[in-house]
Amino acid sequence: MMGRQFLFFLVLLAIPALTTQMCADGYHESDGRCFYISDVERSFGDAIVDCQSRGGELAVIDTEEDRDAAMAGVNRVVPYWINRESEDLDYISDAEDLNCYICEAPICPVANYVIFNGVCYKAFAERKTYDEARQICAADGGLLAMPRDSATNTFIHELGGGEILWIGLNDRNNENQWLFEDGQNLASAGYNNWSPGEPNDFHGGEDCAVVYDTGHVWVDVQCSLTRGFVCQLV
Ligand SMILES: [Ca+2]
Ligand SMILES: [Ca+2]
Ligand SMILES: [Ca+2]
Repeated sequence: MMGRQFLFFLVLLAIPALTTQMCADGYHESDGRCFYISDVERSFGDAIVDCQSRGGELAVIDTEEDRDAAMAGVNRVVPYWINRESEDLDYISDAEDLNCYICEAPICPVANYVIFNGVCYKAFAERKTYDEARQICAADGGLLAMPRDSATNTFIHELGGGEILWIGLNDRNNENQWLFEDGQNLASAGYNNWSPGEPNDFHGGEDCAVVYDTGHVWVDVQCSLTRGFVCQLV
């Protein structure tokens, strides 16, 4: 009897690990698409804005199957704003009316990547050197994550559990010429989050950047250290 209880416990624990979250936070995956069902009512225009802030747009619902996919697991019967391009319309409402709404965001093409502002990211907990981490990202068709604004920087760091993580930024080619992995010069990006006194190329040997600590600040360190990392698809 004890054995049976223990097995059941293990099965319960295994469920989250088997779930592949390919949709952004708040979205549910259904029939290969990512839907968000609001539980607040907004005007048509405000619904569009809210979907955009969630990395999506009002969902296009063309068929009964689309409708079933979007509403899977939802049993409220209220009108929902959907994209005006939709073909499966059964209720017309004034744009100023307040209604719930359905957003749709793109799904990431590689398992276990999640979307933030239209870009797919995945955190890797295992510690690797900068080059090893680059290669793992490349195998997924991606690059080390490149935080080019504060919100993305915070997202990437938190996705990686707040650990010390490589970001896709180095000055290996020319000292103090920091380049993102896609070749963009940091100086032209209009954003950085260096910790005070960094980058300092300590002992002349620090050419790769990590994000760490509560302020999600950046520090240059030796590229041969092993750290966790986040990849992004490009
Ligand atoms: Ca150097
Ligand atoms: Ca350096
Ligand atoms: Ca340093």
